[in-house]
Amino acid sequence: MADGRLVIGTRRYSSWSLRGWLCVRLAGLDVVEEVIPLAQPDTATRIAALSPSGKVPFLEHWNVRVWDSLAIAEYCAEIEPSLWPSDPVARGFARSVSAEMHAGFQGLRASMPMNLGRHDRPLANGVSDAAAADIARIDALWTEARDSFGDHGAYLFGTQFGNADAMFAPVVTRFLSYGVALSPVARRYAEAVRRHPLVAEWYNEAAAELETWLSDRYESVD
Ligand SMILES: N[C@@H](CCC(=O)N[C@@H](CS)C(=O)NCC(=O)O)C(=O)O
Repeated sequence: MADGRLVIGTRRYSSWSLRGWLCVRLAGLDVVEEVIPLAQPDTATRIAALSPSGKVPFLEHWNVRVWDSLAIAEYCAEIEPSLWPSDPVARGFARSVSAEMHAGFQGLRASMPMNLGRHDRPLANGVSDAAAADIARIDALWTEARDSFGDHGAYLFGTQFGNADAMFAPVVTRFLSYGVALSPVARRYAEAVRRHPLVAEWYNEAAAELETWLSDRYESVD
């Protein structure tokens, strides 16, 4: 019997679920996954029946209940401390960029919702000023992390794909979906994240989801 349960939303669309799922898998937690399709008439009721915040992801592990992706990342790092860099300077940076991601980038998130079925197709009406500012800030953060801490590996803080990479993985998917132009350093980082086996696994599982789970809310973005 598993040690708990992770409740997530449609893999194709649920960016916060992807973050929580990556942290849980990176920490090696033995949990069953329960997927609640998003944007269906009963979505809110089904999530509310399980998750205290009415949102996914929601983790139950042993007798611990954790909701919100950043709290899940912290919980997973208690079990697998290497999810944050060991060096305090790098760790401070990793926590800060993760928190900044969690709290911000509304311009990008609102105009480019995660949709793993969309590939390299720019927005028909171009990128808004708010989204462009978010993209520039994210590119600068990735470049600074890679230049300062990423020396020996492909990820933000080196060889290990950790919590900060998990927080930005759905941003990588958006950049790939909407054909966003990036600096060479940020582009290489995005490609490395896309190639990570867990990210590839999530994409594969998303591609196998039911057609009835497709939603206009995400698919009609032009
Ligand atoms: N701050 C939360 C945000 C979670 C969130 O907004 N999740 C969305 C799915 S990506 C959700 O549960 N929406 C409820 C719904 O669609 O009814 C986190 O970091 O986990």
